[in-house]
Amino acid sequence: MTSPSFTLPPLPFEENALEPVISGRTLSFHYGKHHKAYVDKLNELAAGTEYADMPLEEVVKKSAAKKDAIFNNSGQIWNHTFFWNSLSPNAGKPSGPLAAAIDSDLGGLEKFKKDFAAAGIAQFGSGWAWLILDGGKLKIEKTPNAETPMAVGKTCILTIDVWEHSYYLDYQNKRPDYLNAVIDKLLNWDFAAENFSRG
Ligand code: MN3
Repeated sequence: MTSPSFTLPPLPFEENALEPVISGRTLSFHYGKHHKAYVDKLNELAAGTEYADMPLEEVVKKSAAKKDAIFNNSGQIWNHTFFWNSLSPNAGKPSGPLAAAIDSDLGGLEKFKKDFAAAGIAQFGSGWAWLILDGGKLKIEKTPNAETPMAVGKTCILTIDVWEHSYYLDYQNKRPDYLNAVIDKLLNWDFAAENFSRG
């Protein structure tokens, strides 16, 4: 059995690229400390286990039923990497088949924005808001802690981290302000369209 070699993927933008919505200071802690800590911890936990040689997605899926420390750390690695890719300083707008599906499944872009923020606000404690594709339909979900729709075979389109560490330095307790700003200014609709086309 080889040693595990889970890695911290590079951020897809500079640490200060999302200012003023998300500060460089927040990103340096969130990516450089929190995300990195999940990678370091998983490498420690997976050493000498059946998980050591698995791709990350498989670790998440295999450990999902147990919700143990392996699941929490692998899920958080995957969720954070997906979150960074869900953000862009050049956000753009949904177009083509994705825009059409937002209209037909979610009542249009403005309603989606409200409902996506509401999901993040309603997540009690730590967790994630998700735009997913499930059975061919777009849906909004929220998950607690490290849980991820990917683990149960749903196609993730976009996510927003609502753990306090993602917004506290910039917004203190005002999670709704953080969510509304991210949804308005930073959602990466190109990444969403790629995920949608593969779903
Ligand atoms: Mn986080």
